[in-house]
Amino acid sequence: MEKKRFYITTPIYYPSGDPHIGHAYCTTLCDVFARYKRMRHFEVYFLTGTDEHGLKIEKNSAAKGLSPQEYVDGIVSTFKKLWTSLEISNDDFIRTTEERHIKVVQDVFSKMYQNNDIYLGKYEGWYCVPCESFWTDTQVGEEHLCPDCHRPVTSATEESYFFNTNKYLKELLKWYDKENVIYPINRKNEMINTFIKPGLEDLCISRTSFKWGVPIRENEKHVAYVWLDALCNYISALGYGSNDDSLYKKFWESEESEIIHVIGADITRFHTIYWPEFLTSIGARLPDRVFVHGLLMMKDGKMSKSKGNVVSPYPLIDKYGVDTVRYYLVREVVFGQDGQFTPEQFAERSNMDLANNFGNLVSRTVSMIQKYFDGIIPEFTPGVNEFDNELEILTKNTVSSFIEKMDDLHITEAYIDVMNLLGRANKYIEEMAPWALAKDPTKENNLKSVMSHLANIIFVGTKLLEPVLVIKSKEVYKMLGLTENEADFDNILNIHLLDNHKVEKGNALFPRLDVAKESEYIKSLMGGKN
Ligand code: ME8
Repeated sequence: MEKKRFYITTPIYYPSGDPHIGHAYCTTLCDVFARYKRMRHFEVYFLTGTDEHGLKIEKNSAAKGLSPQEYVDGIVSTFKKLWTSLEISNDDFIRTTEERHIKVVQDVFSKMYQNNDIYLGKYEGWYCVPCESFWTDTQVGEEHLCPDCHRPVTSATEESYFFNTNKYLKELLKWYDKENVIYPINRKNEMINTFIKPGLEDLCISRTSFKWGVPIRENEKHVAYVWLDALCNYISALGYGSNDDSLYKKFWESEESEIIHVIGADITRFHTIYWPEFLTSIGARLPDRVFVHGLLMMKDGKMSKSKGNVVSPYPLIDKYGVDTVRYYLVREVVFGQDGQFTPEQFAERSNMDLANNFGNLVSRTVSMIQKYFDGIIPEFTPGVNEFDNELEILTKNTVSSFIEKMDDLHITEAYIDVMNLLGRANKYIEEMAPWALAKDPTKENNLKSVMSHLANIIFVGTKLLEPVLVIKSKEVYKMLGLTENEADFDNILNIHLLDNHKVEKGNALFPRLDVAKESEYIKSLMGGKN
């Protein structure tokens, strides 16, 4: 069944330090997807938020002499500010310290408890505080290091509630059989080989050794394990179990809605083993897709607050503009693969794609239409010459392949196609040499055709880039003389849309950057690293 609605979520981030470009990466790509679907007139609900409980936050706040709530309030406001600066169009922002969320975690725990999916036991093993994860003897090895982050773990013994992970294994594996439910597929195989085949261990879902968590109704000594708490955000934000659960009905319960979780590879296990099992336990439907993206790395490895090799997105947005930062994130690292941030590539990418390709095409075309036709875009006539034909086919194919790729969340690949179309249009200018056509009155039809084809491709390219270039796309519509209504996605293949519109010269869309100078500047922001 073709879905009518889309529920897209980012992980909810730990407010244990200021957000960095890695967080911006995931949220921006989700935003691009959400904007793309809205642009195509689908109903979208886009959620992000913060994961505010746990031992790590309790410890960090104590070190700063603040209460955990004061501590998280400060950092959460920096996350919210960043999303505003990055033009993130989230419909809601969920915080796990909100009442609406706490109640849902308690309800979910109680439901699991009533279903006999939970039992009281004793936890003896290893705990990694930064990852908030439990590990067995074999997993931590002789050196007692966390298998995820490779930092030392601490031994833990305490009374805990356990979730019976084998009870719903059959349902879990049935879900795995659905096509593309976990993308890329190697992540699914990794889950099967590393965790399921060796035999799933029951999951400890409560803690007694710290207080900063959601208290369990059944036993006042216990707070919910942060991962149970955190995962519930995806339904608490929709009003699960509350008096107003209309969003839950519409975006979760309804089969007409496609539920997509986008996560980093580091948290796959929680989203593709425990979360589907928790949902099965409470009788809720399972997500349609868990899309696992790669990490944005630095030359010296993973970017992390604890390593201190972090790039803050703020100064980049201030200096280069939000569209350039958004485009860089979308284009530089293939969504689904790991990638590396380097200051040189940041500047080069902006020059190559935004200034030289897109910006140049727009400014050349607008000035030529002004020069040769007093700014009036000539009427579109298809196939005046062989190049026109090729361009028309390429334009149509780009739109359909873009849709196909975006629908599959192959966002980077979709934008590579758009840039190829714009590059082809720049080449067409060289091939057709309009300056020569303009000198020969018998070639007027050809000249008109070149201008109308170029204007048309600029509209198509800009429309497809709009989910990324949220500011500059509007400037281009204005330059093409288009109203907001006219610049609708449904007009994307309307070849006569621009006929007789008057172009307007705007500012240069993207300045050409001096790569050496700008990379020095970006390095200085990073404390000279990389
Ligand atoms: O794990 N490159 O929160 P978290 C790309 N609270 N993405 C990155 C990144 C990088 N260098 N660093 C972080 C948690 N991310 C839990 C999640 S969800 C119910 C609970 C992104 O603050 C990536 O999406 O450690 C990763 O999964 C997420 O931030 C982890 O954020």
